[in-house]
Amino acid sequence: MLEDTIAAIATPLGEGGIAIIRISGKNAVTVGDSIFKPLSGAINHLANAKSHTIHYGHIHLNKQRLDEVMVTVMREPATFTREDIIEINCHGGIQATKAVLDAVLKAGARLAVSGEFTKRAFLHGRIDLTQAEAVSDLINARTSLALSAANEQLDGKLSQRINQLRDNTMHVLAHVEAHIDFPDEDIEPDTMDGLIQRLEKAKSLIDQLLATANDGQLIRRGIRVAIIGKPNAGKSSLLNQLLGHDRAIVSNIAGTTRDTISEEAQIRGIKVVFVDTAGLQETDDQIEQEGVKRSRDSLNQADLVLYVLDASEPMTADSESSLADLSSHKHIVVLNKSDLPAVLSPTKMQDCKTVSVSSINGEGIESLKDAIQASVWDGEITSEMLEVMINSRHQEALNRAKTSLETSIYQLRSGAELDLVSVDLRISTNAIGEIVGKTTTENLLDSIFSTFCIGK
Ligand SMILES: Nc1nc2c(ncn2[C@@H]2O[C@H](COP(=O)(O)OP(=O)(O)OP(=O)(O)O)[C@@H](O)[C@H]2O)c(=O)[nH]1
Ligand SMILES: [Mg+2]
Repeated sequence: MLEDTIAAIATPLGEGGIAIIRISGKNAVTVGDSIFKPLSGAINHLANAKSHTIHYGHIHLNKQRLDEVMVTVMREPATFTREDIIEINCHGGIQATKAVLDAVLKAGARLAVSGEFTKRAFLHGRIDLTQAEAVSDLINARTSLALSAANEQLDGKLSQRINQLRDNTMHVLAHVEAHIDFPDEDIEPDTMDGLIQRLEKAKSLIDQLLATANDGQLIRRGIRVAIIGKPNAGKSSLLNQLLGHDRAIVSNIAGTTRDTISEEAQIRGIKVVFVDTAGLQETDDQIEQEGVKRSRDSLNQADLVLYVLDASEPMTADSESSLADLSSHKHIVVLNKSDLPAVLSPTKMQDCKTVSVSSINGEGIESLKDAIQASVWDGEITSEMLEVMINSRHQEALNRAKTSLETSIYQLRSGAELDLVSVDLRISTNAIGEIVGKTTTENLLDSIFSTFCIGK
């Protein structure tokens, strides 16, 4: 597959100033030359161009001029894929871009599949698997924290830890295997202690990494927050305050919101999807019943619930029982309408995390944002935390590695046959190797790169 020259549109498809078509592979320059006519006079063929230079000219197909472009020539190995790369900057219209891509394909390139450029960067050893995943994280980053975490991973911070971990288990594995070949020689007690210590160290490294999994998921995926409460409590007004713009209709008519309304925001660097709902009240109205059902679904999918109460009114039995129902969900009670004379106060809400706000004038909204952050993240988010944050694939592999590692430690301690020890040590080492891509299967690579966009 690496023999092919591949091509794809690397920019989002749509109308824009420019679009970039990227070509990578052995014949990238030849493909470029067969459709590009330089006009600057500096070169007559791309084949004569120096690496990392850009050239003005026209794209032609069958003597017909398709577009006026700038073409970049980058020769291996100093490129993203470590292959020759040609990038055509053409006009960004959908038709113009497709016409140039068609010409490139007719000239002998094959259309790339999702993530194929990054896969080549991996297969040629330019980046490892965690760095390839970081490329995808970087593109998908919706918050500044997610971006920082992706950059650290792309930088190789996670790879370093994984390689250090793998060195430890490899060292012990090599030692154990050497002794399997000489069954008459026992491992010296001192050496044995050293080996066990190394494995213990590896186990604690794994534990440290596993401890970052929740934060990692939070940073990448963000959280869902459902806004629940009685009609007219001010749920939609609160949504609008949290978003900073008027997303949902607000009125003094109870039952204004019927369908659920979701909108994404960034709260203290965390991606939060807020879901405004109709609430959970009993009703005879059919449409409202559907709204209540949807509210309940949102409640069940939420990582956090904001339960909104109108603090200028006494608590109803309905609200009391809804609040009691929430005990199994992570929730914050929002005492809304703090601009009006208060009937409910935080001191009356025992055992609940409460925040007073006014969704009319914005009072208390910053404290609510702090409370949202605190509910998912205890303490400050430090730059150190962002350095290493594993994803669910890494977590799964590390859990496998840990189980086998514990078995081998136990076996070494209890003097089990070295053959047996080596089996588990190898499973553990391979599982760790999977994370950076030192041990891979085609399925594993497919499942990672298929989630990428075409052109990356
Ligand atoms: N004084 C005051 N009025 C508020 C506040 N928040 C909301 N309101 C008013 O309360 C009424 C209901 O607000 P909404 O945001 O529509 O309430 P809701 O909970 O979404 O209502 P439904 O969608 O009908 O369930 C509107 O007249 C708002 O202007 C507040 O903090 N202070
Ligand atoms: Mg509403």
